Amino acid sequence: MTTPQDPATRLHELVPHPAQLHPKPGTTFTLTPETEIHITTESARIPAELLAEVLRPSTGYRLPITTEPPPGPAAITLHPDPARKTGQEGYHLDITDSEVTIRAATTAGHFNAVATLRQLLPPEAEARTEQEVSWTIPGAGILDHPRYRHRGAMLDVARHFFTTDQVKRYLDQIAAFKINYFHLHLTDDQGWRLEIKSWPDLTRIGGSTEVGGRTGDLFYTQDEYTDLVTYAQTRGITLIPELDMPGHTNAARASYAELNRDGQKRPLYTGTEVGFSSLCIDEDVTYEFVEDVIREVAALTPGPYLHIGGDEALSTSDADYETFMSRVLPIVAKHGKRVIGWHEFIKTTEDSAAIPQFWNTTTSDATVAAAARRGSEVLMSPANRVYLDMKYDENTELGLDWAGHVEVRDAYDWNPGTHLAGVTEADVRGVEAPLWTETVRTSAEVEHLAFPRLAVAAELGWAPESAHDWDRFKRALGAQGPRWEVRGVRFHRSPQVPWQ
Ligand code: TNX
Repeated sequence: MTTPQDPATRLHELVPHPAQLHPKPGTTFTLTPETEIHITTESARIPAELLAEVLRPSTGYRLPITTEPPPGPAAITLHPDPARKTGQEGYHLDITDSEVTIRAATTAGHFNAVATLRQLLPPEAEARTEQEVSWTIPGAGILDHPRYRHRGAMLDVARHFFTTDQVKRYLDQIAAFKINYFHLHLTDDQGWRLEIKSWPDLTRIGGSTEVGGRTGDLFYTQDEYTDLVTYAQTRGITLIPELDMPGHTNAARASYAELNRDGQKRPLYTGTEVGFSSLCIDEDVTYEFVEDVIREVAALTPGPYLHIGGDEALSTSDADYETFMSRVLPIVAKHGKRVIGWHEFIKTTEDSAAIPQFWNTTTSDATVAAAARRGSEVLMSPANRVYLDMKYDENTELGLDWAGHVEVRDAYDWNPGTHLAGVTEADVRGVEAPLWTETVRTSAEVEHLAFPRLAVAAELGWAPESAHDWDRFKRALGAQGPRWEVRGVRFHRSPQVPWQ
């Protein structure tokens, strides 16, 4: 696959690029069968276990996790950082000939350090079977922290359903790039994908089909959802559930007659049009339904956020949309969650805790700018830059093109901190890359659209602005190719990137 490389080149191929990098030329640390992973703080235990889980199959080494100091110095040690010099999510990584030392103030910081350390090992480290490789790590001091607090990925499991195993596979892939939020688009016209005990037909009926008409139990039980939440947590990722309303609700209306003004269930929908459904804004049963759902989902979700959708409510009048949000946003708060929504919803509230997720292709939006002025944090997902379902070019078979073609360089060449008029660097909460799945059915298809662009979004969300340089970045991205190959990830071999 590749000729043996000077390990020091890997320092310049990290994605995302670290805040501060100090190579130690001529210095290398090498993993041996005796290497231990030593933790001096319990907050590093799960990140340490993740590191061991990745490296045990490929190295064949035991890599025990120890809390007693190892007899020799040949260890990777994860320490606390009581002075919190590295900040909320940052870490300090020091690699010498004799040891690897990580310091971080939080579990998140330790996860981020582990992601960096993985990329400093040869690509074969990611293999699931034993490899004959020298497990060399280049000497360096790295002091790192993110540009933005939110680096997200979204998967639409409503248009096409993805099993928990498929979602876990994606979680593994995104965690490698320091993604810390995973947004699960759970409901839409074509499907309702999460069991709600108080409204069981949502999944019995609404979860029985998808785009294209496949049928089955196409939903997660509450236990399966909890399993996903936990799986994400053990990779440093907070799950954000989305319940899309008042539009995008045909699956709910197909499940319950009382959610329709005429008392007639809607037919299940397996096409890909948007904007044709709306909950009934002036019926009390609508809000009983919404509160039951929010109560159950909030109780199942340890993370602080709940995404309320709110996009493309083209069959809801502006006045009705206002009324709906003015009743529903307090329900989200009552159940202890902070609301995120597609940016349209922000015109209905003055609450500066509400987070608009900007998805349009414009570079100005008066209501989003006004929200930023009031103190709202803005999550950036401009469709012409980070929608992973846009085609790369005219030859891409999968995907859509309503926001244009998005080749890798288009995904890279924008600045989240200046993209939207009136939304400054300090107003930006972060970057999320959504993957809508009207045309996407398998993990191979997810991966073809997501990679490399998800890694590009991760770069924009983490790397310091001063590191923005296409000629540098394209080479770092090219170095991810062998890592994806080892993992069987079917990435798009963009002609813009010098793949290794
Ligand atoms: C728009 S952008 C949508 C989704 C579609 C997507 C396809 C947004 C918040 N909604 O309903 O799946 O375009 O790219």
